[in-house]
Amino acid sequence: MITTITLNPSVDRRYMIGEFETGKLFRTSEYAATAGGKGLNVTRVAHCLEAPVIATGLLGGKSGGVIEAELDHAGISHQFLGIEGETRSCIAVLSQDGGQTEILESGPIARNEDVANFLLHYETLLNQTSVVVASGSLMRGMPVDLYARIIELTREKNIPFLLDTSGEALREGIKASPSLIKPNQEELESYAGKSLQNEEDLIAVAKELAEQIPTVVVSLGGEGSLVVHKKQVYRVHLPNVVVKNPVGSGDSMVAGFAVGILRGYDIKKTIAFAAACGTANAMEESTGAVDKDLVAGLMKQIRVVLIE
Ligand code: TA6
Repeated sequence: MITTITLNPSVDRRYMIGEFETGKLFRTSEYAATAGGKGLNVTRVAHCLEAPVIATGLLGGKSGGVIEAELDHAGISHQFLGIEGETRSCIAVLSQDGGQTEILESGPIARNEDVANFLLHYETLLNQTSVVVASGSLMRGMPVDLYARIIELTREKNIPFLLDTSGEALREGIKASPSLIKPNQEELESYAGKSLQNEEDLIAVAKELAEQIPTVVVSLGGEGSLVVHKKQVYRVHLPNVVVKNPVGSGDSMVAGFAVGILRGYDIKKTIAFAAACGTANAMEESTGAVDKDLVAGLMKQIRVVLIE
């Protein structure tokens, strides 16, 4: 079973706008809302891949109810804790030229008792868990080392832990040595505290992190990714595809890694599978969803090259 953690879920609202620019009024009939937040995108993709998955985290208010109803409708298992506040919304404005503008609400403020109750609940889920994925930002009010604490709890059970977050939550989470992290270039630059304008710089920082983290993935959007695994460096090249909505592609890639690990794929197959998931998501209009047959077909077009 894959257990996904979404500590700051979101109702993801996306709008297709022909030529978006600020300061103007736009009407559109092309819009949708999905249960989001990075961890829930991971959950949906794992479900699309027919992998056993259960989602947990904290939900509140009407938006929380909307998310649970969508998960029930999709037949996705979930066990979220209820909180007082209202689960947030995140907005993505997609324009025909491929532009993507996102507005991410900070979300509700978690209380100390919410965090304590979640940790107790999480420990009960570990008994049925083979792989854990924690993705996305922390709620305000959560301790910045919360992911580190959760990773420590998980390590006691020898369960692989994949972490995809950013900023100080990532910095603190890294200290607990998760099994895999997946920063994008911007998140890696923020961690390194400097600009990383070429692949040599990106690889150098990723290799430094790989001293304590078994698998470091640096996602580069449509340019592919870099993966450092057991001191070996892989460069992943993607096929040219028609991109409809890139939002959630990083989350889909993380889902691919989790499913590949669950299924016992070797590292190259896991990397190709994960990259195919990210690419398949970008080819869908919806956020955080893939066609498993398309993933299988894309795998044959992904190039995973050992460069060091
Ligand atoms: O990666 C895309 C996305 O999941 C959006 O759908 C939106 O929910 C956002 O990320 C949330 O990011 P955050 O880092 O705040 O958890």
